[in-house]
Order: sequence, then C-alpha cells, then structure tokens
Amino acid sequence: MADYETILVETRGPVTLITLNRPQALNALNAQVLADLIAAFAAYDADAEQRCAVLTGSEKAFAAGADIKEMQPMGFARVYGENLFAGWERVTATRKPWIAAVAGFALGGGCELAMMADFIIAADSAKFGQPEIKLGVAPGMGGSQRLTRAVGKAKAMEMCLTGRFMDAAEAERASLVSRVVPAAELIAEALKTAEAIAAMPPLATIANKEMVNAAFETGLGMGIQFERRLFAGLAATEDKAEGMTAFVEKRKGVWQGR
Ligand code: CO8
Repeated sequence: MADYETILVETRGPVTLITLNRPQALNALNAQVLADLIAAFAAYDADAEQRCAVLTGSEKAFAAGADIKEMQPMGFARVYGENLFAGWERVTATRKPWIAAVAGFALGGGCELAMMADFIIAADSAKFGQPEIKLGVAPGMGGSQRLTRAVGKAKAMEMCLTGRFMDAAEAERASLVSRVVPAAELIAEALKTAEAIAAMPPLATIANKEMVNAAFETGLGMGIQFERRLFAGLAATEDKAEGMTAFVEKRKGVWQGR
C-alpha cells in the first residue's frame, strides 16, 4: 500500500478506511492532504477488491477547515489563476461509494469535504460549520451549494452569514447526516455500514449512487429518464438474474459484478 504524508490508509476486507492524520493542525486541509486524498481515492476506485470506503478524522476534529496558514499569503491571482480547490473534483469523481464518519469539528473545508461523501454518519460530538465569513471569505469547496441542497436555504444562509456551528442532533434533524451514533462507536458503525454496502452487487451499487447524484444535477423529468435508462441497463446484468433467482430460491445472491 502506498505511503502517504497526511493520511493513513488501511483495508479491512473489502472496505478501505482513510484517516486524516494532521493532528497538529486539527486535520486542516492543505495541498498535501488534497494530493494524498486524490491518490488514495483513485487507488480505492481502481481496486476491484475494494467495494466501499470510509473517510474519518480524529476524535477532536474531522477537519477544521482548509489550511488558513497556507491560504494566508494567497491573493486573487493565485486563487483564481491556480484554480484553488478545483482538485477536489477529482475526489468527488470517485465512482464507488464512500462514507464520511465525522467526530468533532467539521468546519469550512472540513464540512465541505464531509458533504462530498455519499453520506455522513456523525458522532454525537460532531460540529458542522461554514465560518469562512469570519476570515473575510466564503465557502470555496462547494459548501454554499452542497449545504444549501442538504439543509435548505434558511439554515445554510444562517450558518454562512453568522458562522455558527450546527451540532450533531440538529444536523440529523436537518438531514445533513444520515444518522448520529455515540462517539465511541463511530468507526465501528461506519465500518459496519460500509461492509453492508460492500456486500451489494457492484454494478447496482454504482448505478444507485449515480441515480441519487443525478437528482442534484437535473430536473425531475430528466432525472426520472436517467433512472429509467440505468434501471433498464441493470436488467441486462448477470447479477440481476442471480439476485432475482436467489430471492425466489430463498438463498443469498452471489455477485459477479457483471
Ligand atoms: N488551518 C490551519 N491551522 C488550523 C486550522 C485551519 N483551518 N484550524 C486549526 N488549526 C491549527 C491551529 O492554528 C492550532 O495550531 P498551533 O497549535 O500551531 O497554533 C492547532 O490547529 C489547534 O487549534 P486550536 O489551538 O485553535 O484549537 P482549539 O481547540 O482552541 O479550537 C477550533 C478549535 C475552534 C476548530 C479552532 O481551531 C478554529 O476556529 N479553527 C479554524 C476554523 C475555521 O475557520 N475553518 C474554516 C477555514 S477557511 C476554509 O475552510 C475555506 C476557505 C476558502 C477561502 C479560500 C481563500 C484563499
């Protein structure tokens, strides 16, 4: 397995566990973290044995934001000219599913990174926020768009304009996270969920992810057309034949990924 400077990567059977590991900076996201995550997610996506991933941080912080010290000297020419943050699109291009397991602070870019995941499982200690306004800026890694789509205008606007944090209970009520678990159980719960996903038929897994994501990119009619086409495509897979036969024969399906 490749060596990374700012993250730890381990595999647990078909599940890849990626842990942000810059404790001295509360996992602030600098250029090296981005490079490491791009490489780790690309390796995960390319490995046919790996079927679901979990991204997590520490007990204290999932990630406390983009690295403010790195951004401090950057003016317009660098931010715009170098297209700062565009590299995160390579993380969101991951085709296979991944879960963000969030404990502690998920602020600014940290909240935005969590929202890039297919869904978030939060520890009861989690705190989400977009406090960039206090630095004279605004979300730069998709937060103004993903947070608004997740929690609606009122909460997103209030969080962006005041920088206030949302705790785990509110995040669950607002549908920012799929569920909240005790902090001590966060990793075990996230891995258990990832294992359940990893046991699903591979092509159907990718199709389900693409369908749900299409809801954020298209109108209802086009989205339903997209779903119908992809659904029809799944009907041609061996795993569909196996899945339905296994149900009728009252046994578990055995997936081929074709
Ligand atoms: N960047 C760099 N270093 C950080 C960051 C960060 N985002 N967050 C924490 N750290 C560092 C601290 O500087 C400190 O380092 P040191 O010990 O060397 O001084 C160390 O991590 C520990 O942090 P604290 O001592 O502050 O820990 P506390 O427990 O007292 O406080 C907080 C924890 C509340 C999370 C606090 O650290 C904090 O407020 N952090 C910043 C949160 C924030 O504002 N995040 C948003 C960042 S901006 C962003 O994500 C996108 C901006 C896009 C604009 C781009 C324009 C160029």
